[in-house]
Amino acid sequence: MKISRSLLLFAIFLGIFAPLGCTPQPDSPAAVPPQAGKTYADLIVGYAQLGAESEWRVANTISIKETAEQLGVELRFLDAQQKQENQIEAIRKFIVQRVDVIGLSPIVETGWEEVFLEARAAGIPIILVDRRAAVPEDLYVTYLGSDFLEEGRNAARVMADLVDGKARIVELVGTVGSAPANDRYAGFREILREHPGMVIVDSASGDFTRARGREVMAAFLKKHGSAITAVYAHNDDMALGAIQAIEEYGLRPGVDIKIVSVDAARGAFEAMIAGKLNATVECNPLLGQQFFELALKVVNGESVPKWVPSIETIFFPENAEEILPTRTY
Ligand code: GYE
Repeated sequence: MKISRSLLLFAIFLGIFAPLGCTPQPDSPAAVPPQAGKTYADLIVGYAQLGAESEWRVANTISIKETAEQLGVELRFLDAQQKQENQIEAIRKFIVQRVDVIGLSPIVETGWEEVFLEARAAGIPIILVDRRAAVPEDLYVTYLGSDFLEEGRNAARVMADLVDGKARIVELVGTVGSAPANDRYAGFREILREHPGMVIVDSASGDFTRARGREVMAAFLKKHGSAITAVYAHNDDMALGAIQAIEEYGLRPGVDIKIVSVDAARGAFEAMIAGKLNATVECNPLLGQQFFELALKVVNGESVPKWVPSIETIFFPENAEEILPTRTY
């Protein structure tokens, strides 16, 4: 049975807020008032970005850089070009330069402990932005980013509704070992357990890029042909690549093959307007303002929550045209 869109969104809203007790709370009730009284103009922030693989990432980088400029923060920004060793090298550089705070969007979850310990020994706090790292909680001050597990669950809920609980799905996974790929993978499967008629027939990484999404989808089609009835893409860029591959194969994306992706970037809205994408689960990249607010609090000795989650929704083709002009990424 189809459930109404508003009911679905309401259920998702409860899912986001119920476990958090409505508003994110500081982990310590007695927040220490600012003592050192540093301002944005005093701040030197090192930021180790992971790359420029998607529309999401480009918007994220712009948000960090523009906000730094608006606030008057001195930002030292490095793009690691999809390599963890470049991010580690950037952190070591920031330690030598004695920046006040390090912002990091870890490309993968594991392999960070050693360099985080070095930052701690130097007394430089690390703020994780966008992606988590699998390290003990005392090695970073806070994580600012989305609930990727919930995004995966929401993609499955939306997909179940679209296909009436029956589908042969192929999955385009994000960067192997990254927090969003791990959690979007797991969250999707969690909901699929309630829908035995929905089967994942193949799953492979498309590295979060449009080019790889197209290649991997073409390979899926070659292997499974029109037995595929749905695509779950861990981001919009890969979904856009898949759309191209499906058209090249001679099928209609969004019609013969239903597609659900994550991010809610402008390209996804354009695809929904064209009837080629069926839904996109929002993942907010505009983290600049919150990041620098957290950085300032941290250097001033204020307590911050261990996780600052983004508030997100889901978008459908029905109102994509109306919403597109309001999208900034
Ligand atoms: O969904 C994808 C990007 O880490 C949330 O990375 C981010 C993901 C985003 O490349 O498009």
